[in-house]
Formats: sequence, structure tokens, C-alpha cells
Amino acid sequence: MASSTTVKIAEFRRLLSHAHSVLVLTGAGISAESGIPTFRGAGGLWRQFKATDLATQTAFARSPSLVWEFYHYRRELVRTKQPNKAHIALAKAEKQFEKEGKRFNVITQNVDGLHRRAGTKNLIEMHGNLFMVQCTLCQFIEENDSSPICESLRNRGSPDGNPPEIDEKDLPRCTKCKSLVRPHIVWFGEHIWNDVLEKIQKEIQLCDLFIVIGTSSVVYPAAGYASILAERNIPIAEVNIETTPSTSIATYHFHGPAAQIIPQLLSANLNNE
Ligand code: BJW
Ligand code: ZN
Repeated sequence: MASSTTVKIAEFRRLLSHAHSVLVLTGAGISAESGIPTFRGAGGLWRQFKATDLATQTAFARSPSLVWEFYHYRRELVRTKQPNKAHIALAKAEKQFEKEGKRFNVITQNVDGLHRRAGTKNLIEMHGNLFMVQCTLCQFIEENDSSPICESLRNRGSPDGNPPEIDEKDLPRCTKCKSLVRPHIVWFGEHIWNDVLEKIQKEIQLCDLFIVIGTSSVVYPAAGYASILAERNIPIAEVNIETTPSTSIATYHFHGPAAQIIPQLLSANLNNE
């Protein structure tokens, strides 16, 4: 006899085969199996700090050296990691949908760049990207994937220890005006960029199937998208190893690791629709 999960997967795949505009929202959990720690899970602390202590304008104003060490550590970590089966299945599904003239878009809260490295093209990185920087003076935004991002950060950023502060003049600088740059990332209390919000609003309008993967659904505005879509009776599938505030409004909750579940939900060659 088919297990209830098998039945739910078959039901979901039927919905997917009729969908014209799939929207996927991902969070840190999708990259967990690539070896990148989530924010609120074990391993989410760097030195004694939570991300919420460091990913703020106040923390950067107090100590740009500390905040840059934190981001340098994460940039170097991400370089050593690879997209996993969940990222890859999403990229393949996008290609399949496009071939059929249908929409498939991913909004990610992640800054690790793994969706793009897996081949996803219709991607909105709503909280920014670890390899983009913005000047604190002239606001110029540019890509910077140098390793290390500046000489003074070489061999710094270890999650243990409390090394002396790096002088501000030796931290990453703008290529235009030579002022201090910051990570081009949306910190707590900062607004999501308007162009990004517009793109998200458009996808939410068009969406007829919503898939939420590996997010604790506590950080707004992303945490609010499931309820906006539930009000319009759009089917929602959640994939997570835990329940979240979105679970009770989701049509399906697939309990388990994303790299295992997502290929079962999306791969074109299962042929069980
Ligand atoms: C697995 C798994 C596996 C594990 N498989 N699953 C409305 C109400 C209340 C507050 C606010 C509100 N609107 C705005 C706010 C303030 C604030 C906010 O939401 N605070 C809440 C915490 C209460 N929001 C903001 O400040 C946002 N700005 C904004 O809205 O501006 C307007 C405004 C400002 C102020 C007041 C009101 C309005 C900006 C938010 C920017 C978030 N930035 C961060 C840091 C980015 C920098 C960086 O990366 O360094 O983004 S915070 C951090 O959380 C990061 C993440 O993208 C984000 C979400 O976390 P995520 O991805 O969900 O990760 P986790 O760790 O929480 O969860 C992992 C999940 O995976 C878990 O569920 C696991 O179970 C699961 N999992 N392994 C599947 N293998
Ligand atoms: Zn500048």
C-alpha cells in the first residue's frame, strides 16, 4: 500500500503538472546539506554572536572590522561548498518549465549564490549576495569575488578567538572613490530594495503554485508571502525538517531534508503524474 507521503507526493506532482507559474521561496535550510550552517540552527553562531547581532547597520558602525571578518569567513566558506541535489533539481525544473512555455521563478533569502551556481536563471536574491559590495559614501555597487577580499583579512575571520581590530583604512574599499565598502546585503531594519520588491510583487501576482523550502518563516517580508497566497487559495507546499509558522497554512508539508525531497517533487523523469 502507498504511504501517505507517497500519496501526497503524487498529488503535488499532479498540481505541478497543471501549474503555469510556479514560485519557489528558499531559505538557509536548502543549503544546509551543502554544508552551510543555517541562521537559527546549530552552528548558526559565529564567535559568540548571532547573525542578528552582526547583520545590522549599528554593528557595522560600531566595528566594521568585526562585521567584515564575519562576512569574509562566510565568503571563504561558501567557496568551498557546492550546490546540492535540491538546488540542481530546481534549476532543472526551471529549464523544463521554460521549454513548455511556463513560468518558474525562485526567490531566495540566501546570500550564498548556490542557486545561480546550480544553473537557476529566474532568480531573485532578496537579501543580496555575499560577493557584492556597496560603497558607504558614493553608494556604488559592484561585484567583488576576490579571495581574500583585501590583504588585511587574509587568515582572519576564524569562528574562534578575538583578534585585534583591523584599521578601517585597511578594510575593503570602493574602486571608484576609495571609501569603505559594506556587503551589499539587506541587514535587519533595512528595507528590501525597491526594484527587488517590485519583481517579487509581480511574481506573487502571477503565481499559481507556491513552494517554500528550508526557511523558518520568521523574517519579514518573506515570512508573509505564504499567508498572502493562502488568502488567494493558491496551493502551498512546504519542505522543511521542522514545522514553522507557515506549516498550518500550507496545503502540503513535506517533512525532511530538501536535498532528498525536492528531487522527488520536481524531477521530470519520475513519470508518476
Ligand atoms: C531545513 C534543512 C534541510 C534546516 N532541509 N529544511 C513584521 C513583523 C515583525 C518584524 C518585522 C516585520 N517586518 C519587518 C520586520 C523586521 C525584520 C524582521 O522580520 N524581524 C523578525 C525576526 C521579527 N525584518 C527586516 O528588518 C527586513 N526589513 C524590512 O522588512 O524593512 C522594513 C521594516 C523594517 C523594520 C521594521 C518594519 C519594517 C530585512 C530582513 C533582512 C534579513 N536579513 C538576514 C541577514 C542577511 C545577512 C546575512 O546573511 O548575513 O537574512 S537575517 C537572516 O534570516 C538572513 C536570512 O535570509 C533570514 C531568514 O532565515 P532563514 O533562511 O529562514 O534561516 P533560518 O536559520 O531561520 O531557518 C532555516 C530553516 O531551514 C529552519 O526552518 C530549518 O528547520 C530548516 N532546515 N535544514 C530543509 N536540510
Ligand atoms: Zn565609492
